[in-house]
Amino acid sequence: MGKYKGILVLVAAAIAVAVLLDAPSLAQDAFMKRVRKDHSLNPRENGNCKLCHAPGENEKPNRENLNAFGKQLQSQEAMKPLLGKEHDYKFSNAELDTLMTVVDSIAGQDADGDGATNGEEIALGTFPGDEKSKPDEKALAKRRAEQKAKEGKK
Ligand SMILES: [Ca+2]
Repeated sequence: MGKYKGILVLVAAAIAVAVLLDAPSLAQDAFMKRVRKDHSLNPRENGNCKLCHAPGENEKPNRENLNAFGKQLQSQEAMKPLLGKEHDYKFSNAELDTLMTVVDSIAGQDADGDGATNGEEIALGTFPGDEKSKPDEKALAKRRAEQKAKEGKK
């Protein structure tokens, strides 16, 4: 009996792996990877799909569940050539450079209206498209003081 149980577990595991491998990975996964790399984001903080998406329970990130930041990003003119690609599309480095330029261009805006800019939230580990996720006041004040000092040196 124990032997059959073992086989059943193996079969179930094999099916689970097959299902996972079959799940289409989004072409836009490349966006996440690049932003994560360039901004040194932690996947356990804001370096994950919730940076741009607000997926419901049991829902994967997709075009329909963008959050306020994802929508703001998508609505920028320079993003147009990067939109509407199929899931197996491979973004070029030049396209990903464009993405980063657009991310930088809206760094001073506050997509979710929580009082911290997109750039501040990305830097401080919170979600720029979720007004319930916001850097704590101390961290925000520290970053603003640092940025001001940097500006002064220019
Ligand atoms: Ca914000």
